[in-house]
Amino acid sequence: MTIFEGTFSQTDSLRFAIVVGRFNDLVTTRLLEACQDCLKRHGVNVDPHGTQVDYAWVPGAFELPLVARQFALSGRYDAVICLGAVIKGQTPHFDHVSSEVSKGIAAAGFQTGVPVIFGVLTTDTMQQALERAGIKSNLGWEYGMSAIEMATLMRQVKGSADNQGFNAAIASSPLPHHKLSASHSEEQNVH
Ligand code: INI
Repeated sequence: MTIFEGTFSQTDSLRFAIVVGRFNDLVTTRLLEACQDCLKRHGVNVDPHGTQVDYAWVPGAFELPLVARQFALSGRYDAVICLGAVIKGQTPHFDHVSSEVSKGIAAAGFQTGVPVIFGVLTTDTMQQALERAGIKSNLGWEYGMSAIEMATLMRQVKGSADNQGFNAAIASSPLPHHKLSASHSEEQNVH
């Protein structure tokens, strides 16, 4: 049997998309900085003009899942990172925003088979959010680590599935290969 584990090396061929909410950008820009720092120190070129990381800014956390899902569906990325800050003190619809964002981000990953990292702080106060975005620690770094780990892990898991089940299915299937590919990817998208 095999143990699959993500790695934090050989990152030069990985591609990431980072989606960031402008709402509470005092917090989200700090999350972004730490996330970029983490990726960079693990060998990823985070330059927006480079080939490894693309960026999108959205109005608020509520819009993160839609853009994340679209990025994931493009097939261009090994992982998508969502960064946001939902702060309870500022809104009565905190519960709606935070639950929709978490469900939406989880769905984007499940529906596409691409890791979508939940980098959204949900706190009672701005002070708590800032403490997690640079004052005490910065969770942006952890989100970068999770993205690298999941990206490298999924390459292994998908590679193994391709080599075993999917290739075996091709060998024994009467369907033309392109039809099998289509049904295979449709199957992955239905959840
Ligand atoms: N968006 C956030 O990212 N954080 C918040 O704390 C927040 N509050 O407080 O309302 C917030 N609201 C905006 C929301 O995400 C959408 O952008 C907006 O409702 C438009 O769809």
